[in-house]
Amino acid sequence: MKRVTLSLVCGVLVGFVASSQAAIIGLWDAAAPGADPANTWVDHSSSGYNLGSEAGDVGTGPVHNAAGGYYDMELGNGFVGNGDASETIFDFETDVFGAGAGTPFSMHVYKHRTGFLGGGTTGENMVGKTTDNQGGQFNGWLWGGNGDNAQRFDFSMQVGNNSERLYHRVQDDAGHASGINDVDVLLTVTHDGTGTHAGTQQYVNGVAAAQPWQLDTLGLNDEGSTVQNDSHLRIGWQPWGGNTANSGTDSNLYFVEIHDTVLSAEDVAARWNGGSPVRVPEPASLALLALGGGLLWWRRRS
Ligand SMILES: [Ca+2]
Ligand SMILES: [Ca+2]
Repeated sequence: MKRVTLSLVCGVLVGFVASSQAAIIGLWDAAAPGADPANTWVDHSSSGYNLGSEAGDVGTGPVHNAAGGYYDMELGNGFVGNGDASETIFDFETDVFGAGAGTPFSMHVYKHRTGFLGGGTTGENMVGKTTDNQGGQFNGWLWGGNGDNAQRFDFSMQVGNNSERLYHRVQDDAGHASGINDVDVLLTVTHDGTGTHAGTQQYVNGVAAAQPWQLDTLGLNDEGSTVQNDSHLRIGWQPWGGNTANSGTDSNLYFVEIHDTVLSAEDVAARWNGGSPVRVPEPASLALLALGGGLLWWRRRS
C-alpha cells in the first residue's frame, strides 16, 4: 500500500516537472514560497525570477499562510521582481513593433477573492509589467479584475496611450452567480503576440468566458511602437494610478504561472483539472519524492 502511494506521488511529480521544463517561464506557488516567505516568493521556473514583497500603501507586504498555501493579499500591497533576473523576460513585444516581433505567452492566476469594493474604486491588478511614471498612459501590459463589476476581467496591452490599445474583457456570468467572490477560481489569459483581440483569449475555471466589450486598436500605432519598458513584473498591485491604496487585490493568492506559448483550450482545462489544479510540491512532498526515488534505486539493485 505504501509503495503504491509513493509510485503515485512520483508519477505526478515527474509529469509536473517534465511539463514545467518545456515552457513555463514563471511559477510562483504559495504552497512552496521558499525559505523566506515574508520577504521573497521564489520562482520555480528556470527563469529564477524571484519576487520581493512590496509594502505599497498598506505599509506591510502580503502575509504568507502556510496552512492554506496562499498569500493574504490586500488592496494596497503586492509583489515585484527583486532583480534576481532580467525584467526583459516578460517584455512580451507585439507585431506592432515589427513583423515577427510578437511574443506569445499565457498566464494563470489561481486565487480566492476575499473582498471587492466595487463602484470602480479598485482596479484589482493581478499581473502586469508597465511603466510606472505615465499613469494610465503606460507602456506595457496589464491583467486584472474590473473595478466596476465583480465578474469582469480585463487584459490590456498599450504603447503609451490608453486609446489605441488592445483591451480584452470577459464577463463570467455562468457558474458564479455572485461573481467570483468567495470561491477558488483559476483565471487564464493567452496571447499570440499579434497585439490583436483575435489573438487573445481569457478563461474562467478552464472555460472560455463571454466578451462584453473590447478595443482592438493597438495596430493603429506606427510600426516600431513598443510595449517594452524597464519595470519589473508586478503581481497583485501597481504603484501608479489615481488610488494606489485600492489598486491591488483583496484575495488569497495560491499561484501565478506564466508560459512562453499560447496554451490551447485543452491545456487550460487540464490546468483547472476539475477544480484541483496541481500545486508545486511542498518541501515535505519533495522529501517523499527523494524517499521514493531511493526505494526505486534500492529495488533495482536488489
Ligand atoms: Ca486580504
Ligand atoms: Ca525591458
